[in-house]
Amino acid sequence: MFDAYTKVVSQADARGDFLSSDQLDALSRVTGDGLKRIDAVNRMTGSASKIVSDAARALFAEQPQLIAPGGNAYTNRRMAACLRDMEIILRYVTYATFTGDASVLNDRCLNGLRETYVALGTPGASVAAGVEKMKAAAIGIVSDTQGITQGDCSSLYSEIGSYFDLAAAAVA
Ligand code: PEB
Repeated sequence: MFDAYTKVVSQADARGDFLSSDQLDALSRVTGDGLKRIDAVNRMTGSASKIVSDAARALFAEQPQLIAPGGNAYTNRRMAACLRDMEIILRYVTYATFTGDASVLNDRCLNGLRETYVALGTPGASVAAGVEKMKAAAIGIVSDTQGITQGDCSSLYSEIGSYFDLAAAAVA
């Protein structure tokens, strides 16, 4: 598991190089945006259950076969597993956002997830659709301008979006 700093250090060390000025510039942007990053994580964490439940509701409205008898989220046990899976993925997205690096998400959550869903008979494309709905909900909450000092967070939004996209692509 890396963060934005250790990733760069590990790559430089593998080549036996000092850190380049481009790398230092990029890391200095990460540091400069550090408080925005923490605010974003704080908001996603505080609204996690809303992000998950709104996304799940939208997913089931769009794909009602999932909750119909025989569907992959039919019965309380499967519904609970589905909501739990969405919450796990969101939690790892918050970790990636916090560290500024996708490796924790890749290594501990997405690695082998597609194969797990294939083995379970859970439709990966539906999970991916749920993840994309969480992305919209999370970015909506993170970008709410109420009650926060305003600044340019566009690169942070696209970075957060890229973690959700990564998760969706890993299971689709
Ligand atoms: C991944 N999900 C399920 C299982 C596992 C995961 C390992 C099997 C064991 C269990 O049921 O608990 N676990 C999960 C995860 C990590 C992990 C992400 C990462 C670290 O450790 N059903 C739907 C939707 C979708 C869904 C499309 C969006 O209709 C999910 C939610 N996951 C779902 C369901 C099950 C499951 C298990 C329904 C239960 C499948 C079954 O037993 O039939």
